[in-house]
Amino acid sequence: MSTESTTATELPVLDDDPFGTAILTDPYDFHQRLRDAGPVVFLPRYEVYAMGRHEHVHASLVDWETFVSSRGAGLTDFQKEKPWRPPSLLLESDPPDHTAVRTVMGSVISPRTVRGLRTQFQAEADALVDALIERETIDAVTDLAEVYPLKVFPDAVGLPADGRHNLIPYGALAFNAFGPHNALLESAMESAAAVQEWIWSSCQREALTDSGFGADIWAAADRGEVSQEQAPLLVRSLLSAGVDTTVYGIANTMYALAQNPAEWELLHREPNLAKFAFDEALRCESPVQTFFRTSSRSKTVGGYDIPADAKVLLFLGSANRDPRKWGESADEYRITRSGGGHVAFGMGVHQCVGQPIARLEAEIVLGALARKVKRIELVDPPTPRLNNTLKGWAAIPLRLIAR
Ligand code: HEM
Ligand code: OVM
Repeated sequence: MSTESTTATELPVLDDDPFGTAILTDPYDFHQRLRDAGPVVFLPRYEVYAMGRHEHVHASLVDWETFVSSRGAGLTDFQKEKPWRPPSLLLESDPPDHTAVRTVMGSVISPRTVRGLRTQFQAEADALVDALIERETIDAVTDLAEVYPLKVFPDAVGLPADGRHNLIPYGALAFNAFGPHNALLESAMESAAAVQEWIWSSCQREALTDSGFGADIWAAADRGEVSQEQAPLLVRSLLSAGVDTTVYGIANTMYALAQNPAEWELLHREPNLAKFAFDEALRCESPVQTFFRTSSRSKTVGGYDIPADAKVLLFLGSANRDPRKWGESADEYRITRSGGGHVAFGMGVHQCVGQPIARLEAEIVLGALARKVKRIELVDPPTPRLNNTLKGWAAIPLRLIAR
């Protein structure tokens, strides 16, 4: 009868399925409802706690002692269910285990090692852009955003030429596997056995060329910095997270620029803004939309209690468009915005270790395009590509207008 006992501090509940087709296709209305419902919201559909505001997503990413990764960065709690593959030593671990391997990976992918890739990355970008501007129309996904990373990244790792077509399906599988067992994951699993075998064999010392990030990881194993058993798993991290993310990142930047001709004009006049064009696209068109944590203990967030042993879904893509953080223009793509503080690469101890590579790829290929192309026009509406974790496009048909 009386509603007096239903206190204001009762946890808000949303019945939506954030991994259903509708929200994966267009999550932004849901994000707003999620943020406005409160700092923490319960999603009964998956029995998980969710956060969509920048302040609380950021704070939870930093609090690795409460919101642990060792029980999985997806919906599955590794303490209750078997993971689909042996856990990542980086993504799916906590300090102190995480610390040593992270240090090794951080010296394999360092500002110095990545600087050494610049000449090669530039040559590949110039050649690709020269070929693309000869054409009437291109697909910014399959002709650009996939082609470029699929050449320069495996070269930098030291993979042989054969079998590279497995990288994108493997990434799609790994990112779908953070979500529920829905149709997307089912279909990614269908042809996965051969893909997984190729990936694992490519992680072995014999499969890798004697220079590159792969060889550098094995050299660290020879120096005893990681074990011989850990080395292939670290290479696997590169092959899991290193391709699809940059494909989506570059494609999403092209999408944002196509939707905002004034921003392309700015970029064409000043191609050195390419790095900012990429960063701003990561903010408002975040390739990695979500990650999970598991609560190791109870914790009050924004006045709401999260119990121990709960799965917690962090909406990076929502935090990156939270008007409480970014103001009323949060949804707008503005390459001159001071965009520091986005969580598209995560935050805290797990913050993306591959960032220097992702940024170099994007800065170089987008800069090369910006120099030579005056204007870009969408010739047809883009086709979404659905994934339980990644948001992006299967096709972005574009006309490139050079000079
Ligand atoms: C971690 C996003 C490119 C390898 C992360 C995390 C995010 C992310 C959000 C944090 C995960 C968490 O907190 O649980 C992205 C985006 C990229 C990108 C948006 C491109 C635009 C790359 C590349 C590589 C890579 C190119 C490999 C060279 C990794 C690895 C981790 C990671 C190994 C785990 C780090 C750890 O747990 O210590 N990435 N990433 N990423 N990323 Fe990236
Ligand atoms: C990994 C990893 C790291 C980040 C993202 C990711 C598939 C995987 O270490 O395997 O997604």
